[in-house]
Amino acid sequence: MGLLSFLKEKFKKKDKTTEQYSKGMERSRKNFSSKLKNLSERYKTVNQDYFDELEQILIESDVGINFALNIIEEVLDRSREEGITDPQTINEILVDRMFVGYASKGDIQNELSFTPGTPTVLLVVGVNGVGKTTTIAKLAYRYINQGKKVMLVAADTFRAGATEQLTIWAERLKIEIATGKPEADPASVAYDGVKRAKEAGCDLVIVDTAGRLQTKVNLMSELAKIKRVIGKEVEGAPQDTFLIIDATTGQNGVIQAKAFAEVTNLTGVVITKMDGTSKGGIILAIRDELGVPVRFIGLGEKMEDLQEFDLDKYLYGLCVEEE
Ligand SMILES: Nc1nc2c(ncn2[C@@H]2O[C@H](COP(=O)(O)OP(=O)(O)O)[C@@H](O)[C@H]2O)c(=O)[nH]1
Ligand SMILES: [Mg+2]
Repeated sequence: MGLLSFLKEKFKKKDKTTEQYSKGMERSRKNFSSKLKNLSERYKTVNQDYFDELEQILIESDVGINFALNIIEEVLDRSREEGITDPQTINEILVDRMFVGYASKGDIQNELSFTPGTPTVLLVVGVNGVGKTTTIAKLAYRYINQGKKVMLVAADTFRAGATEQLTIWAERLKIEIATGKPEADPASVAYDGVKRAKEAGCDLVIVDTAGRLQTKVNLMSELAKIKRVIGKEVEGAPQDTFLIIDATTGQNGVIQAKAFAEVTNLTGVVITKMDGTSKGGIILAIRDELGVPVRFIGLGEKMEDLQEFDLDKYLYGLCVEEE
């Protein structure tokens, strides 16, 4: 049985999170799976034109050129080896290969790790407008619900309003926030915040950063400094650095990801605004080109609209048409 049939069976009765994936990925699904279906209906048997069109569909869903070319080659090889000419079966193999393409890049461990007595420090980076602040609030909400004591640190002292925005979320979530004066050194704000969180016995500290990309050298030294001072206060911290990417920016998001990966050691990516794009393939592109796992995805603007990334649910959301 191919993955596609497996997913249909697995999610026959949808739970709440699968429901959210399905709903949030509706636009991507309409774009991708209906094109696949349409293609398989137009051809009786596959030929070179079929594969060309298939490749085009992949590229249009933003999986990245490399990924698309590799996958098509794999599918083509298998179709030749096994003499498969049925379009439907070819599409099944395609989805199988998409799964393997993601999964083969390494372990999948989404949730943050916690060690009793030591706060987990999560550094959040990303350019303006991608949904950084919202994602921080969503992550805080998630871990508060898991019984963790969470604190926020507003180390984006560069952008006017960034601190205020995060403060509003902290009030809404009823948690502590550490802030600094406008234009204060982000590293000193981060240091003070992490120190305070440690003293308060927090389990999780989420640090918002300015993440300006204008000059890589500055960004690199700023992030390195923040990491250094945090590490002085809590050994091994920051344990995680998440890059936030806006799915609606398409291949531009992949370019951002590459730039950030060059200046700092990313342990995860969060893709936001999946609900606002028809090109949900960006997750495969990011994984393919950076190897970094996508750990959470944003499927809406509300606090609850953050889901742990799940490859099955994602591919279900992208590929399986609603009955
Ligand atoms: N639809 C949708 N909107 C989102 C999502 N995440 C963030 N946003 C919206 O994107 C806009 C920018 O978010 P913000 O957190 O301020 O971005 P920041 O500048 O990176 O901190 C806001 O209007 C958010 O409500 C998401 O997953 N889905
Ligand atoms: Mg912000």
